[in-house]
Amino acid sequence: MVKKIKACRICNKEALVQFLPLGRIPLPNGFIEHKNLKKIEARYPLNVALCTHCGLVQLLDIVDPEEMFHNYVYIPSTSKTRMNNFAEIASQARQRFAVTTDSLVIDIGSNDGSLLSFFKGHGIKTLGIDPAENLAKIAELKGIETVNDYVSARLARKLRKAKGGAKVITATNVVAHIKDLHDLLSAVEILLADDGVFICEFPYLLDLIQNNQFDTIYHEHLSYFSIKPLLNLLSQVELECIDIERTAIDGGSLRVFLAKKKNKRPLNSKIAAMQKAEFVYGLGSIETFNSFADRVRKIRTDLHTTLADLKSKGKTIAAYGAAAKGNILLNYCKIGNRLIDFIADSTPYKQGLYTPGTHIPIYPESEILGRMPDYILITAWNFAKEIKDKEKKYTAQGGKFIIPVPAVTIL
Ligand code: JHZ
Repeated sequence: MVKKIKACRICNKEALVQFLPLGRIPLPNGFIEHKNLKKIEARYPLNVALCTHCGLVQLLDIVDPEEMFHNYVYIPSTSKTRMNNFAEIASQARQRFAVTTDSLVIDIGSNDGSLLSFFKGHGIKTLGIDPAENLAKIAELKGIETVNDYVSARLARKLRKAKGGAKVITATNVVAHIKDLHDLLSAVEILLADDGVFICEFPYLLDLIQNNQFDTIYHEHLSYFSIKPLLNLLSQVELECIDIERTAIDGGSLRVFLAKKKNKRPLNSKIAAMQKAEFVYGLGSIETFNSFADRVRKIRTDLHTTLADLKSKGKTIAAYGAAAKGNILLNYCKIGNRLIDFIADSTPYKQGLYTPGTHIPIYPESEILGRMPDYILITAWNFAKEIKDKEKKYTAQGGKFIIPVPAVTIL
C-alpha cells in the first residue's frame, strides 16, 4: 500500500516541489529467493521533493511500514566502521551525560541490539525498541531487552510507567524512517528523564546533495534533514538542540543532541553557522536541487556506459555490498545481472538471495578471491575504505574498484 503526500510533514504547508523522479523501484531490502525469481515484483514510486517553505526534503509516496520493517535483513554488525561509530556514540554519551549503572538507555530502532551492547557492556540498563520481529529476537538472545513495536507516544506512556525515565535515548538512522515526526518527539519527551538527552544521527542533506549521494534516497527514508527544517520541527515541541556535530558515517551525517526545553541549556552557536553555510550553498533554492538531479542523471549514463564498455571488452564485473542504497543505484541505472555477475556481502541473511529488481546473486565475501572479477563496483560506497582495506589481496592480484559517487571513478 502506498500513500501520496500533499503537505510537508513538518510545517504542513502544501509547498512540495518534486525535483528527482527516480521511477518505480522494488523495495531496496526486498531481496528475493531463487524460487520466486519468476514472480512479478511489486514496484513502488520513488519521487523526492523539497518543501519550499521549511526546507525539508521528503518522499512524496509512503509505503506501508509493515511491508518494509516487519522482517528486516539489514544488520549493522557487518561493518567495523559502523560498529566503531556506535562505540563512539556510547562512550560520548557515558562521559558527557554522566550515564551510570543506575541510568536507563533506550535505543529507538535498536535492530539486533548492536548499539545498546556498548552500554550493556558497562553494566548500564538498556531497552531496545524495534518493529522487526526477526531482529528483536536476535537482540533478546544477546541479552538486550527489546520491545518489538514501532515507537509512538502511546507506547512511550506504557514504557515510562514500567521503566522510569531514560538518561539517554539514541536513534541512529531511524528518524528518516518515521512518518509522524511530531509523535516521535512526543514519545521522546515522555521517555526522557528531566535531565536526559536524545541523541539522533542521520545522513546530512548538505553532504547528500554536494556529493551526489542520490542512492541514499529510498522508500525507507521519508525525510532528508538540514538545519532549517530541524529547527522548524523543534519550534513545535518541548525539545531543543543543545549540540550538533557533523560525523563522517554514511557519507556525512548529523549527530544531534536534544534536551527538554525547561532545562534552559544554551543553544550551541554552531547551529547558526551551519544554517548560514546551508543558505550560502543554496539549500533554500529549488535550482540547487534541479542541478543535483542533472548530476544524478549524468552518473546514471556514465555508470551504465562504463560497465557496458568493460563488459563488451570481455571483462568480468562484481559488486560489493548488497546495501539498500546499492539496490537503488542498480535499479535506477538499469544495471542488472547481464553486467554484474554477483554481489559480495557478509550479511548471512542476504547470502543466497538475489537483489530486488536486478536479480543479481549474493555471495559471501570469500567469492571475491575465489572468482577474481576484473572489476568490483563498490555499491556500499560509504564503506569504500573498509572494503578496500579488507580486499588488499584482490588489488594486489590486479583487481580494480569502481566508485559510483560523487562521480563514476575507476580506482
Ligand atoms: P549499509 C541500511 O542501508 C538500512 P544500507 C537503513 N535504512 C539505513 O538507514 C542505513 O543502513 C544506515 C555489506 N558489507 O550499511 C553489509 C559487506 O558485505 O551501507 C551491508 O549489506 N562487507 C537502516 O543497506 C552493506 O554492505 C563489508 O566489509 O544502504 C552495507 O550497507 C562492509 C563494510 C559492508 O546500509
